[in-house]
Amino acid sequence: MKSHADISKFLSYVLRHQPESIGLQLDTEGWASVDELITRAAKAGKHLTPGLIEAVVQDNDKKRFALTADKLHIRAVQGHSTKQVAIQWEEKTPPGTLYHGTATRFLESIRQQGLVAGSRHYVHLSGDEATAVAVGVRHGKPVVLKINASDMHQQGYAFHQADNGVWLTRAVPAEFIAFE
Ligand code: HQG
Repeated sequence: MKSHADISKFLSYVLRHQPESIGLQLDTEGWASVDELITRAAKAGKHLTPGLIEAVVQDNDKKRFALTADKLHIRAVQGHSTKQVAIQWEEKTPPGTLYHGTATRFLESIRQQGLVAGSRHYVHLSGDEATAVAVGVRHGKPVVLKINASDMHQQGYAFHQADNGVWLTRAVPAEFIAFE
């Protein structure tokens, strides 16, 4: 694990998805002890230091992680699937339109079911189209769906915004999605 990208992938894995893979405990807000993370990671052959972790948190292209002010605890700011975590998000009024990047091969299913969170806790939405294209291209030929967030919000659907700007909502029924 020499590169920051490798460390970021490892941290995403244990802080979002599989903390138990290294015996790590997260609290319900997603925080892990940095000391415990370092000890558990070392036993799994991943050698981290507080300085390396801090550098990865600071340089991360998508600001995926946060440290507490005392630098004793770390968490992923969004993207969780682990049941250890149930972040108590504040509700936030979304902009009128939000965007979701996906792959064309998922469109038929999305038309039928709307957007579902799958293994993650939330559907991830972006405030701008360019970010949505980058999210979609990870899955194949990208397509950007426009979400009528203002109507959803007016009808009582809750929205949240993670510290890195990603918008989260539990699911998006098809009636709020513009397929163009
Ligand atoms: C699709 C990255 C069929 C959905 C990104 C997506 C993001 C459906 C895929 C973050 C569906 C799930 C999340 C339905 C949704 N039928 N397919 N009914 N509803 N889908 O990776 O949004 O680099 O779990 O469109 O930047 O792609 O990890 O979600 O294509 O912010 O920090 O099911 O992950 O950030 O894929 O990406 P994902 P996502 P990081």
